[in-house]
Amino acid sequence: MGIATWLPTELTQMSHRVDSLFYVILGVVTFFFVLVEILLVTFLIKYRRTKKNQVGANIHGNTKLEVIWTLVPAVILVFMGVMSVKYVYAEQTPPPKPYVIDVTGHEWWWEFKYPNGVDTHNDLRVPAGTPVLFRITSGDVIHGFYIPAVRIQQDALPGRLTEFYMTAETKYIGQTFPVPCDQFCGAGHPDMIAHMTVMSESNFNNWLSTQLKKQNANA
Ligand SMILES: [Cu+2]
Repeated sequence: MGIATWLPTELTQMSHRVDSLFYVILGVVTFFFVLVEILLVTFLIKYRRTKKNQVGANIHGNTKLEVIWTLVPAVILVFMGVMSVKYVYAEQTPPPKPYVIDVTGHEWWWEFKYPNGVDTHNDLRVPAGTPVLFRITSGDVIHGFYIPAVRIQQDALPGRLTEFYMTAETKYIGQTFPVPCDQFCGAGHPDMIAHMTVMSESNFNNWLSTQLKKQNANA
């Protein structure tokens, strides 16, 4: 969206907030980077040696300046840290009764289990406008469950559950987003990519019951 076209789609409100924080942080670090480089080059030229055997000024610190250049960055870093941690907790605190999808990483594919028993491979479908909680684990080694459009990833760990939730915005109904593994997990890692399709609530329910029938017919 807007200036964010070089970033993946902002699928959720949270993606939008994460991007906004990203731009604030990018702005702050760009400002200080440019400031420091300008001062560096200016001082290099201004205070360069002009006479042979020139001796520089003997300076013994400046308490006021040192307090300022310690406190200002500290305050900025604490702000960035607090905001980042706030978002991480928010993405792990779903509203009551979210729709739960169990995610299991395998070498080298993703398995998704829906509450009615439907089980898909690399084919993730979610209803738009509904909070969806992913409960993530692994059947073998460590994988990384990552949805760039949601701006979050959680490791998929054998014997442990991790989770996050998201609510896809309804304007993305019909669109498909990549869900790569982002922890190196062996030879097949580069090909370990699932796809997440955002569906309307009714299409999603139809798809679920059709899948269930197919699955039962094959069993
Ligand atoms: Cu992997």
